[in-house]
Amino acid sequence: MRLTRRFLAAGLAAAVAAPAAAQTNVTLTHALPLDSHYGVGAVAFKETVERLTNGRYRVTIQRNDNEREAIEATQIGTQEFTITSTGPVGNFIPDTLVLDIPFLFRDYAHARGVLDSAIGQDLLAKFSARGLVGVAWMENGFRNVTNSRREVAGPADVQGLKIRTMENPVHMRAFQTLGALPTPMAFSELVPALQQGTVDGQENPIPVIVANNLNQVQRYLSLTRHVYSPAVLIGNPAFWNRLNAADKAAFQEAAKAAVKANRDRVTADEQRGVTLLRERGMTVRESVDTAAFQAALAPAFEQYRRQFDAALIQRIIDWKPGS
Ligand code: EAX
Repeated sequence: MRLTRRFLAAGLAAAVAAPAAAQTNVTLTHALPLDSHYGVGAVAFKETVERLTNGRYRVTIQRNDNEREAIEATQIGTQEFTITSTGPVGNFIPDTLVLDIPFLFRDYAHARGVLDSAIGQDLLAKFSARGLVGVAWMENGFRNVTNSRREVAGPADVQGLKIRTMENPVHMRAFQTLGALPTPMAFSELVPALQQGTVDGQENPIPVIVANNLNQVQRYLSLTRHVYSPAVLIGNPAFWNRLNAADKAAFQEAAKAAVKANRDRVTADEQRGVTLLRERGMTVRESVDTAAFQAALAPAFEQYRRQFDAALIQRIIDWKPGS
């Protein structure tokens, strides 16, 4: 009996003395509500990290709808990750701006295939030279024009509209070429600008319009699908490079889970979003004159071909599954 008690006592003492497994807190931000295509990606990332590391890493998800600020915070290490559209990313890694060219991608399969191919992975590899880690391409979606002045069926209807754009020179040039008045601002400033009439309209994917109830401040939606907007999971290099091989593999698995959840939600939002926005009172024009938009943007395309690697643009356009 005494022997058992001694063993129990020794076991208890050892348990008390053993250091609890150290826990590292990790912060990830994104610009949208929790119930959104970024939010579900963030939750999938959090759950997978915590499961695969047995809770040694705890991920806190926070909202920051100023994406440029979030990228800067990730760069200096006041947070470890952010999910952001490529809107402001071109100010950090100019090579990524090629992805923001209007009408570059045919559809979601084309965009996802290119980003997951060597083309997309080569662009992610360019983040490290700018003090960031391009962990994985995620998705924002095909962008559509909304405004509160008139239905938009073709480029003539965009002329004279004050359109909020992201702080993205490729998008700004496109709307300038169409004769609109592009007004760049962070997403955090968008709704007040629409409410105060500082701008007439904006352009965003269906998932963003739905998640932020932009139907409350915009009357007309036109499915222009004028730009595919990638999103990207960005990491802090100091944190990333400190991870041992097993933990890095866990974070990479978590990134894959985030991408799947995010893209699945975009697909779902695209299927139900138009009906939902009509029910919420928006006037939705589903067919626009895409050929006329592309023709009107010809001068901008010329400029893009001079500004970017024309061969890369052609590789992206020509990309097919299995290529
Ligand atoms: O990333 O700023 C924008 O319009 C973005 O699409 C939004 O923040 C989601």
